[in-house]
Amino acid sequence: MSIDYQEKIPNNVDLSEDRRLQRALEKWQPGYQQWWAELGPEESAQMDVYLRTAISVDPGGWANYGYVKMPEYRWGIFLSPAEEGRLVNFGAHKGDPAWQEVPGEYRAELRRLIVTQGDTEPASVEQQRHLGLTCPSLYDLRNLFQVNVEEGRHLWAMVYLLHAHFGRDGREEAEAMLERHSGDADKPRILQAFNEPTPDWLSFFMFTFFTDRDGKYQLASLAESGFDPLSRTCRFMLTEEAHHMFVGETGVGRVVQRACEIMNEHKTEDVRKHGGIDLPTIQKYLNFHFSVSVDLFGQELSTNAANYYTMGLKGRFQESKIDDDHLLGDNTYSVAEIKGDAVVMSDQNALTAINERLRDDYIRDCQRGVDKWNRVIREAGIDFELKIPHRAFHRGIGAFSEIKATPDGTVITEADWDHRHGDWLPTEEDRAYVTSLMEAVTEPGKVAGWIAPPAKGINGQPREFEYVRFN
Ligand code: BYC
Repeated sequence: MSIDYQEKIPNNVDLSEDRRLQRALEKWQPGYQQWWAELGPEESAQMDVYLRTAISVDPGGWANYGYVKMPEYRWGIFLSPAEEGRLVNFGAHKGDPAWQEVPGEYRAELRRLIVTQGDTEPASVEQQRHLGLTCPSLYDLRNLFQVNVEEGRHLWAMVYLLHAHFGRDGREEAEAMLERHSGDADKPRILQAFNEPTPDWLSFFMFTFFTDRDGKYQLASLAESGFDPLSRTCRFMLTEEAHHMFVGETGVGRVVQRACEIMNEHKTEDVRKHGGIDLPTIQKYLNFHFSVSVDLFGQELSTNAANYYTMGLKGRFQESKIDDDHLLGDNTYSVAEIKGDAVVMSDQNALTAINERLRDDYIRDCQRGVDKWNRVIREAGIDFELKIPHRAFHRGIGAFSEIKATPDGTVITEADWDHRHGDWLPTEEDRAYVTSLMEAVTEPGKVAGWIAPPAKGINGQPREFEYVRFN
């Protein structure tokens, strides 16, 4: 499954065999490039960036590293290889051959899923566009840009599906992807987490840890889809997503490590005095990014999610590995809800609880990363534990959006919340402090004082490698 780089749009879908589709995508391409120039990474057009580019979609040998100017990055269309005889694995059509074309009766639902997924990709690039100006090192700058170009490619993936399978309204949706903008008052991005600013690098690392991880779980559920082209493109996107979460996990880990080093070196809790980010502030950022990211899974009980499942469009995480009937007619699933002032568990129909189940899978995965950060703190001999807040904390979507709760899940009054939320979420002052640390460090091998150096370089290169060349 090698990729044809001779084409104007690199691809492994035989685009040149379908002139109409090729022309439509070539028509969309300049708008994309213009969007990148206007809303992609600021002041980056002339930089040579040590990036990886997909050369094949086969497991193992797909990445090629070299210096690239980002506007010349070869964005294209890459699908994982087709699985011979693949079937719909769940829902009412279980056992039927997977669809190669959109099933007419589910067109609207499928388009909506693809549009929602696609909309997040350019949104994140927009959110992160100023960060390059304050990078803590060339290594981090390169990682930011790698994430950005891959999010751009993920937009291409969804735009391809819209163009190839949804005719005129698909083309209109593809245009609209470039018209909505993160945080825009009139035309915002679809999901709220993608309208929040990513103003500093701690936010960026938290975003790639928590919000990109929602991407992993949503893409994994879409990779189960009975609509085979969606499944195949999501499978390849997932291989790229892993690096984004690595950037988040190691990024936060290095900020934690630096805080611990300062505490031990100066025998103090006053990490800020020595130019680091203290653990309580890291906890507040964690609380914020976790809570806006769990909102991305939708309502706890959702007929939309039940319908997507029954239609065979969006499965559960690792659907084929789950040992049940994959129909879920009579199954139940335990869901947290509010009763009076208490959060209690109740058994609900497993079909309508699909969003909640995915959220549970996601929270377990987040915990694994947080455990690693806590190991850094423990090994430094410091008595502090980072904690994932309760799912009832600071919610904007679902049952818990109706109430106010502490990070440990105790329901409190509005007045209490107004009084205390600054203890749990970054205050203006916290944000101003973190912002004050954001100054670009661009000498090869040098790292800002608020973050520890990376454990190793990229692709076997040393840490002092010139990952980005300014021209
Ligand atoms: N914000 O039945 P419900 C990524 C709406 S991230 C605003 O629970 P559903 C990435 C909902 O639209 C992954 N509105 O909804 C990461 C519905 O409206 P209607 C992105 C929301 O559909 C980092 C109503 O509330 N991919 O890839 O079951 C960097 C009822 O809700 C929200 C996907 O999201 C919200 N958070 O669940 C780059 C996958 N939540 O029908 C990239 C595709 C709900 O009443 N999307 N609403 O008008 C989906 O599967 C679903 O749309 C959702 C929502 C899971 C998001």
